[in-house]
Amino acid sequence: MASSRRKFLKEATALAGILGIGPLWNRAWSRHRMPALPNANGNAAMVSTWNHGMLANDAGFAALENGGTALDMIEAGARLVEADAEGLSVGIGGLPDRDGHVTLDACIMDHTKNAGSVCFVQGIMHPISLARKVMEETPHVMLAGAGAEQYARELGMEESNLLTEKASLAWEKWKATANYKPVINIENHDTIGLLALDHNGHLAGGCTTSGVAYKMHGRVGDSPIIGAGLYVDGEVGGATATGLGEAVMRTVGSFLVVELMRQGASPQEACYEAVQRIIQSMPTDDLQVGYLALGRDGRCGGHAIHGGFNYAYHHSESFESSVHSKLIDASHGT
Ligand code: SD4
Repeated sequence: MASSRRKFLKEATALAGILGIGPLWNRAWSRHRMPALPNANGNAAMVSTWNHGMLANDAGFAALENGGTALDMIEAGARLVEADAEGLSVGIGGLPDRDGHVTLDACIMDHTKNAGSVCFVQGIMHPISLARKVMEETPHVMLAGAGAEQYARELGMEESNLLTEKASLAWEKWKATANYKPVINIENHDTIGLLALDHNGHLAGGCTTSGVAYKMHGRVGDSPIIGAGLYVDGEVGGATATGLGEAVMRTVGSFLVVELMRQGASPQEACYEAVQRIIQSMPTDDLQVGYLALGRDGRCGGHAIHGGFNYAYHHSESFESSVHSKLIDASHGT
């Protein structure tokens, strides 16, 4: 048994050499393994995608200062962006599907692999809080559509017509050509993915979105899919995705990022590798995906297929809580 395993490893290594690719365990970054319990200093950190990540991080740190946990940081940051009616990609104000319905996806996960998720939800102001309730109060991980809405109503959660005038006008304009092409471009990319580390060294993550604009009715993206749009492993780190969900789901991107980190990659290197996995798998001229990762030690990194992806980083050691997060452009660099 042991000798056949040795034979397999020898052959695999030789094959990798012939193909010019280093097997995973030989990659340069495997020499820089992350320490097992790196957050001994108690520093907190939070990273969130795109410009709105700045305010989300502020809300997260405010929750932390009020005695909250990493999960509270995530929920507070996500709720702030969900409530912004001006944003066209999250919560109220999100662009509708091609039939004019705003349908929301969200999920949340903690350091112990507890996870909650809702998808294809309509008329609920805060899907992130509903996802948290699914995680904390039900025996399930995911509720969809009418069932998720029914549960929100049972909980007395805030309901609203999520289709704003601004989004409705944009939809009317789109209907003139009704060019259904699920491409993520600059106007259509603001899903928020958030990752937080609290003073106890506990990690959590969340993701919330109205998904791709003018999608088919019933389409669900990566954002509520544990392992695709979000993954957290309390011993390693967390990752989240933004961009065209179909590409993220096909490559189980966030799980991949975390697994690469487990093998020693830095958050930055892991995001870079997960982006390469997409580039190697499908044509990417017309699609954008960005990954964001946070290690157990508070280090973060991000990378995207194309330029223009940025994220906000807030670390308790480097920033006063009253100061906005630092905005980082992740588009170039590995
Ligand atoms: C989706 N991943 O529904 C989402 C959309 C997104 O930035 O992230 N936009 O596919």
